[in-house]
Amino acid sequence: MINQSFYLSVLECRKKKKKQFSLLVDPDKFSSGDVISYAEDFNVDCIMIGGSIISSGSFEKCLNLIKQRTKIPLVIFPGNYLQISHKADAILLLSLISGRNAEFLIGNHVTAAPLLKASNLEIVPTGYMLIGNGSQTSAAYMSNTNPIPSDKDEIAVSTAIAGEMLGLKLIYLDAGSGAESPVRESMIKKVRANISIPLIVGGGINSVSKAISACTMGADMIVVGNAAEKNFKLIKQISKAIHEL
Ligand code: 1GP
Repeated sequence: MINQSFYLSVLECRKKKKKQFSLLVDPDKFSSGDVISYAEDFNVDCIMIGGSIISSGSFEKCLNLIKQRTKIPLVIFPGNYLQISHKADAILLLSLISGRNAEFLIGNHVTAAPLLKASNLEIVPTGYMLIGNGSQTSAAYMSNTNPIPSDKDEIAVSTAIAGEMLGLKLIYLDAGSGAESPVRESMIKKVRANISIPLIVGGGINSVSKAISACTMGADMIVVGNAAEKNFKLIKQISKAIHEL
């Protein structure tokens, strides 16, 4: 039986207009399991795990630790096809639709397909869109793709529409890990208005006000990594704020 509980819960929350908060754990930046205890205590909806580069062994180690500490759904947000583990609950099968690198549109998926099929992982086909703000991000460099310029709303809208038409189940707008500024409000709003599948927004969300703004513009789920790792208290603050919207 195909497991679909993560995606169904995202759809359910979207239907009820409940916003979701995902904590992104990069195994190489993971300082202590305390961040997971915070996530557990303050109603984080989902934990994502992944990174552009992960040192040998730290992915599985970190994944095991998270699984020991919490029952929050653990979703792989893979930097590449090496980041697959049957111990997670789900994986975002990212197709990098903002770019034109065949490896990240379909190549890595072909490589990983037999392994994914043999696993119990819930597979969530996701249209992944990198949004640029001038400085190059790790994701853009590692994927050898150009992000969509942050002021080109119409390109982002067309890309997201195409992703939905191709049958992708989620759209993820990402300004990149540690981005100086998150995806602009107008882009989130216009993409939201033009697709009906759930919308995830991440990259550079480092304050409660940025989290609220992304959600009110139409994100169904926001993803926070760097800022939460630097300041655990932000997890409580953002979680409270967006769950009250
Ligand atoms: C990056 O969207 C994620 O892919 C999270 O970014 O680390 O900047 O929160 P931050």
